[in-house]
This record gives sequence, structure tokens and C-alpha cells, in this order.
Amino acid sequence: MSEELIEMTPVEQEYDASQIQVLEGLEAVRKRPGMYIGSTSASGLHHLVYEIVDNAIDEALAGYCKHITVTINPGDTITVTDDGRGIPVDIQPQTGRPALEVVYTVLHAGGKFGGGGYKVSGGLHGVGASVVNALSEWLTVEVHKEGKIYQMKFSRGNITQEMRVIGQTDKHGTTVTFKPDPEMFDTLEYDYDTLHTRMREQAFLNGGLHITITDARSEKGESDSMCYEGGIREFVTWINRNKTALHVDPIYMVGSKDDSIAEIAMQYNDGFNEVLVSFANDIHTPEGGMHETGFKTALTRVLNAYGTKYGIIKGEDKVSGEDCREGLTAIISVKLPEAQFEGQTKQKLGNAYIRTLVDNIVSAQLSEFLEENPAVARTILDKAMMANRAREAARRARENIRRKTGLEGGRLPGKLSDCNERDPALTELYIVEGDSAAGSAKGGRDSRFQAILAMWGKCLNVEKARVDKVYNNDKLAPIIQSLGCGIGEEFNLEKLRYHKIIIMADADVDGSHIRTLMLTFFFRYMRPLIEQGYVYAAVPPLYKLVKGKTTRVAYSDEERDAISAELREDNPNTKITINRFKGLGEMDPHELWETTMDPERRSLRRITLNDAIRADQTFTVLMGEEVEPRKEFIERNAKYAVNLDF
Ligand code: TSJ
Repeated sequence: MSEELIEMTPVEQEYDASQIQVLEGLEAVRKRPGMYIGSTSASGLHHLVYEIVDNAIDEALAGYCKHITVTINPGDTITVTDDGRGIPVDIQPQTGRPALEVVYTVLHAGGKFGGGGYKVSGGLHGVGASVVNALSEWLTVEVHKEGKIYQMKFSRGNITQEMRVIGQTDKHGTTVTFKPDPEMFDTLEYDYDTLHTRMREQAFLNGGLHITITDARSEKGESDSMCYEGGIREFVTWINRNKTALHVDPIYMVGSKDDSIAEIAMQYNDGFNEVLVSFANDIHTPEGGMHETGFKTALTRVLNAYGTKYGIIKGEDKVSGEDCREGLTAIISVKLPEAQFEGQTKQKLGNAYIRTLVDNIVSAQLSEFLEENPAVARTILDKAMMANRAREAARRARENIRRKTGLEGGRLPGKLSDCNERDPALTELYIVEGDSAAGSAKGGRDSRFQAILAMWGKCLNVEKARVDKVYNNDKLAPIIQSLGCGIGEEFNLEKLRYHKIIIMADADVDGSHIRTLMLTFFFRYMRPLIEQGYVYAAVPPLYKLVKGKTTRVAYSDEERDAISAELREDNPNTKITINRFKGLGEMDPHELWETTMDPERRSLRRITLNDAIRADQTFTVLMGEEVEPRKEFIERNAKYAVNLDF
């Protein structure tokens, strides 16, 4: 009896202590959700799903799971299922609690117990099921394992139903359903396309894994079942699907050392754009890192060596890294035990040995491929040589512009009405299309910090042009000169003259086209401007409502109706007139300032780029040669025709 007591006491004490820790842990998540999921906006909301799915993918990587389903239920709850072994339910000796409970109630528990050999610690990823649990109004988990169905329920991280057996089963796997906590998130609405894109990416990265995503919020909700036996090879052909590939099959390379594995798939197309997308442990690394560096150095070295050996590159000539990547679509995927994520947003792979691994793989296998496929090799080298010559031509064009315009001395284009302030952090550049709109903008602006650049007519579609044409283009040159930061490989963010670049175009189809052309240019030639959030679209009002002496403007149909109702309530007798603004040019300077330019009253839409692949697709499809995909895209996105967001 006394022995039993001695046995019991420490266990109970430990349990109490761990329970307190649990509460403190999950309380910390609710206090600073951004620390664990990045933000509490839409991006954080979607992160919850990725977090749960990552656990199921770990089970697939461990070799026990073939199917994963993700469902957006009515009411924007999410269900994720897998057919893996099921989360362990046995009592853990350290805590005296079921492992399942620990997974959901202890911060970072995911990494602690076995499995998930590739689980990443730190950063935004792999923070575990407990974080999702802490941020969910409620969460239910069901485990099918060894003949039984186990169920457990939580609310905001607290247990509302202890783990119990609710039935028998001959299946195995884990099902999680959760409702994000409205107290925690700015929005609760899931975007099918966002989840779909992410799940497709995961299906490509884990060849052979079946992932099904379903939008069950409405009757005619979308659904897609994805499985790519070819893995990242199919990823590359998929990205290039609306482009003209220069060789039929992607070049595929793979190798491993110790516990790390690297795969690369690449395919050239006849365009000029580089799409290089890298991943570490299935996590996108948009800032690159050691795996990208290894790939780039080896690619340049191998192509130069081959070209020189066969006399395609003559004498001392060399093709540069950029030359070798023009029109290249490549995916690099590495998996390693202790990934280190660095950089400002922890999206850059830091493990140095991965550079050597990738470099060695590409050196050996790409050389071999070129030797065995001389026709493809010739095509690739010709392409790189062409890129090299175009770059030379661009350099000459640049020199020419410098001489002609004194660009070097900082002379600014005549179409620019500059502001007085010199500190870029405080200044804004409005790029305005159309004569009268530019006139109103100049009249209405606060010239202390707002500069206006007038543009006439549509700018060059850079999707169909090369860098030398861009420099010589009479619409784009003034923009390049005004911004001062150069383009392409010469781009230097430190020289940027305005930290807000605001595209102001009409809220109609023409305006949308102009915005898209401008964004294509920024995306292709000054991408960091978009990536780092310097580019905005002005949001002009759509309607003007006048009642007696009161004038109001509305930025959407809903707002128009709301304001109109509000005005009617005030005084039921006076007539309300509602007019649609036909364009910016219709507004007088004062109106334009009040509605669209005054920092106190305007609204700006920041152009974001959270998915480079999607943006690349959008531009390829909207601006490229192929007509059919464009028609399809526009029909599919008709509701976004005015508000093209990516
Ligand atoms: F995130 C999560 F916990 F909510 C979650 C985990 C969600 C989903 C949809 C699936 C999973 C999950 C976990 N699927 N499969 C597993 N597997 C394990 O946790 C597991 C099973 C067995 C063993 C073992 O060593 O026997 C080890 C592990 C880690």
C-alpha cells in the first residue's frame, strides 16, 4: 500500500507540472499567434491546414500513408484524413498521458516522438498540431488503429473530451477536423485555389502520393484528386504546359549522401524567363540557399565546359549564369535531417553540405546527359549563346541611353513631375495613364512627397520582348529612369527613389490591362519591388452619390447600396443621384486627391506575390502567345477581371 503511494505520487506530481506547462505553452500560442503561424490574416488561416497536412505527409515519407484528403466543410471548418498508422494512443511513460493527447496539448510535441525523421524544427513550419489546436475554437481527432476507433476533442487547446474508444474498425489512419477560432483570425474564409495550389505542390514533391482536395461548402464545389507518379519531373512539365518546350522530357537528376537526398528536374522553353523553384523538406525556399547555389554554379560550369569542348563556345568566351538560365524551368528538392532555415523570413536553406551534394549530382549527371543527348545539348547551348548576345546588345542599348539622356548623371524624364522630398522612404510615385487623369493628379497631389509620372497609351508587353527592347522602349524607359534602381541583373534596390510605387489606372477592363502590363514588367525585371511590397494599385471610387449638399463616393457596389440606404434614412424626401465614374480623367484634381490620393482617406491595394509559380502562370497565360489558355483563364477568372490579384 505504501509502496503504491510512493509510486503514484511522483507520477501525479509530474502530471500536474506538465499540465501547467501545457497550459502555459498553448497560452503563449494564443497570446502571440503570429510567432507560430506567421500572421492572423488569411495566410495564417491557411497555415493551419498546411501544418496538419505536413504531419500526414511525414507519415507518407515514412512509407505508411498513400492517400490524404483535405476538405473545406460548410462553415469553413477543415477535415484532413490520411490512411497512415494512426497517431499512437498508448500511454507515454514520461507524462502518463496518451501520446495522442500529448501531440495536441504540448507545444512542439510533433518532433519529439520518433517518426517524422525529416521534421523541421523552428521557423514557421513544423510547429505541430498543438498550435492548430490552440488556435481552433474546437478540434476533433479520430484515430483508426489496431481494430479500434479512438476519439478526442478540444476547445482552444483545452480537453473537452478525454480520449475514448467510440467503435471498431478494420481501417487505419488519422482524421482531424477543426474550426479556426474567430477570436484569433481576421478572416475565417478559406480560399479553395490557395489550398489547391499548395496541395498540388505537395503532390508533385511526393511522387506517387494521392492527395484529394474538395470544396464542400456549396453544392457545385470543386474537387481535384492529384497523384503524380513522375514527381518533380511532372511539376516541371506542368509549369511549362502553356509554353513551348525545347526538349520533350525534363532532365532528371537524383543523388544522396548519408541521410540527405537531392533531386533536380529541369526543362528549357523558348521563352526568356527563369523559373527556379526550390524546396527543402517539402518547404518552399523562395530566398534560395545552398541547394540553389549548388545548382546554379554547377549548371554554368557544365554548360561552359561542354560548349568549349565541342567548339560551340569559342576561345575565351563564356556564358554567364543568367545566360544558362534563360527560358529554364527547374525544380530543386532536397530532403535532409536537420534543415537550417535562415534569412529574414527563414526561407533560405543554410546547410552548406547540401551545396556540395547538389553540385556533385549536377556536375556528374548533367555532363553525362549532354554527352548522351547531343541534339538537346546543342539546343541548350545555342539558347545560352543567344542569351549572351542579347545581353551584350542590352548593355550597348543601356550605354546608348546613358549617353543620350545623361541617365548616369541622374537626369529625370520630362514626363515626371517630381516631389520635393528626397528621402525615398517618405516619397510616392504615381504612375498615371492618360492625359486628363495625369493632369488631375498633378493638380491634386501633395507635391511635397508625391511624384507623378504620366504615361500615354499601353506599355510594351515584356512577355514577348527581350531585355534590349525593354531598355529602348519609349514607355518603359521613363519608368526605369524615374525609379532609378535599374532592371534585371543591374537592379539595385538601394537606388530606388520612391518606396511606394502606385499604379493608377481606371477601374475598367482597359485599366486592368494596363495594370497587368505594368505588373508584368515589374515582375519580370524588378521582381524584388513586388516581393518586398513596394508596388501598389490605387483604388479609385466607382460611384458618386449626391443628395442635396452631401456628396459621398463608393468603392464597390455593396458600399454604394449601403451609403444610399444611409442617405435615405437621413431625410426621406430629398432625391439621391448616383453616378458611375467613367474614369479617373472625369475627376477634378480636388476629387482625385480626396478619394484616391490623400493618405488619410485613400485605400491602396498592395500587390503581393505569395506564389511565384502562380504569378508566372498568370503572366504567361495573359501575355503569352497561346490564345486558348488565355481564353480559358479569362473565362475562369472573369469575376477578377478588374481586380487581378495574385
Ligand atoms: F497533425 C496531426 F497530429 F494532427 C496529424 C497527424 C494530422 C493528420 C491528418 C495525420 C497525422 C498523422 C500522424 N498521421 N500519421 C501519423 N503517424 C504518427 O503519428 C505515428 C504513427 C506510428 C508511429 C510508430 O512509431 O509506430 C509513429 C508515429 C509518429
